[in-house]
Amino acid sequence: MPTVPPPWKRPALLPGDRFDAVVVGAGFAGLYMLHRLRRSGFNARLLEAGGGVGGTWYWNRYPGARCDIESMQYSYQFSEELQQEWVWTERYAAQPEILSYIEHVAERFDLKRDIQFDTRVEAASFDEATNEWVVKTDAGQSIRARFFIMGVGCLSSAITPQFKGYEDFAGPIYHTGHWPYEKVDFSGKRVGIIGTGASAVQSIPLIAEEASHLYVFQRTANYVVPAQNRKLPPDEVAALKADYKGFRARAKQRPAAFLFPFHTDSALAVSDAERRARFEQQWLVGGLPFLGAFGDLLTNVEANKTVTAFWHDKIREVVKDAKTADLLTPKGDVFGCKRLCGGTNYYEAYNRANVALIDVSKSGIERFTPTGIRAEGHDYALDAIVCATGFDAMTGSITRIAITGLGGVTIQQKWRDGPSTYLGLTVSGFPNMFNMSGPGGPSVLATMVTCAEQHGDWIAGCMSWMREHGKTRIDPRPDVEQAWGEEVAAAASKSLRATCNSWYVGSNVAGKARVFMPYIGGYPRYVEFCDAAAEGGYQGFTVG
Ligand code: N01
Repeated sequence: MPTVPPPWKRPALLPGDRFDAVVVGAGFAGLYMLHRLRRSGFNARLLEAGGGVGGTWYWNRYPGARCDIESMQYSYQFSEELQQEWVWTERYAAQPEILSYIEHVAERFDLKRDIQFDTRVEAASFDEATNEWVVKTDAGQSIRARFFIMGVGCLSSAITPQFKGYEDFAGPIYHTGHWPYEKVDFSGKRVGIIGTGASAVQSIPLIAEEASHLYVFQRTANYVVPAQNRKLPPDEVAALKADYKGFRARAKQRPAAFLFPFHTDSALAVSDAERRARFEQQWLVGGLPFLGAFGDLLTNVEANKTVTAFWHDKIREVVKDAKTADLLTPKGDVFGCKRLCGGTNYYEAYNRANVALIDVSKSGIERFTPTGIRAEGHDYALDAIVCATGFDAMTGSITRIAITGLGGVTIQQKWRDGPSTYLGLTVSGFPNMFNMSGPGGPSVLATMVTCAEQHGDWIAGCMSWMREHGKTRIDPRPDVEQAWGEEVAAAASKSLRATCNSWYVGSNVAGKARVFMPYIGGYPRYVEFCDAAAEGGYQGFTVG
């Protein structure tokens, strides 16, 4: 886990402290929320478990960590000065650059004076007598706030499976989502990495360059498209900045609030040669935009199947060993159902003499031993193990806080059969509580920073309206929450993304209810719903 000595003086919480709002999490969402609340004249305190700002980009320091949304879109737009002055150097920013950017924002807007770091929120309960939240921290502090706002992230509750013999392994075990602050040196080491999701895809090529041997334990092959990352030429940056506002406005019209070349025609309406040419073209664009090759890749099974053969050929063009190429080829999975991975030299890494792909799809990882991993009947001698095993996505960081709403009902009880929300932002029975980027919102399916600003504006708008009207409690009505759940489910039913095992549906966590959690109806439609809910005077809420 990263630990950073905080170089700034931290504001301490005092017993009996009362705030208009307590915000949890100093990632993109929480930081914007704090800034926005201040601008609206509210006093707020932000509590953060880590030793610094950054959220996802504070914790995910693994080699190769990089964003899969273009830098000039994965950044704040609330301040024209900020977006003009900051210069991104690469098409897809690496973790250190994103963290520097977030640090810059925190300094520029003087946010740290209202943030208490190294403080994990353990519990929050709604006091029905005063209409306040009582928030408790791991340091035993207890404070009160009218509003409780979570910006805890969608992919921040890391999962390490309960591997048999875990404690027996003599060497270090890392998780990509909790990477140490200090550089980990793998030189001359035999390293085993478990998982082939986005985190593994990014770190494998770099660990391979350093380690003496790298064993990749793969249960399921993933679709990996070259990110086609590159340096951003100054003239390209200047051209975009000349109309940054217009560019952002156009991006917000797109379903993912993200501009990229997108074709709307059907993959089935063109000849084989034309289709292949289009795939080749999008392959060169790289990364997530590959999904824009045709309009129906994620809605029509037959259209989706046309990608598979192309992918098989691409892997075979790069990976020299036929057996490895075959193992790396996804089998029977709907393309793009799991989040598409953007890689750099990922398939190429398997041509290295020091990299071995270990198929654990049959009987899995048997156990950790004092000297390594036993899998599929073989012992692999290792000096270090990396778990790139993912997250309890979307709900994990919320449900690990003991949140109690009206009548003593906990969020775990409320969400036993899957998360239910109104607009992703509010939960019936949990008045004055807001979720940023949580389940039921566009969340991971839209540019997170853009969503964070939209959520922050909506929440601050709601709080201001309550202040103006002398109200102290707002709670979404059960019927509107149910209707929103139906809208979320109806949108999901139109997409192939909801049809496979993935963290989108919670299938990677034992016992978790299987529900497609994000809202896939598109960012513009989502914003319309949010605006309508506010403009009508919050009629979907019980207000008191
Ligand atoms: O996690 P994952 P992640 N034995 O859940 C395997 C975002 N992200 O951290 O598929 C053996 O995708 C598991 O195997 P299987 C992005 O949204 C973005 O990589 O369940 N293997 C899988 O291969 C991404 O989608 C960026 O069979 C086990 C892997 O571990 C999300 O975060 C970068 C296992 C987990 O993959 C999560 O990505 C990084 C077991 N017991 C992350 N348990 C970018 O911006 C799990 N696995 C580019």
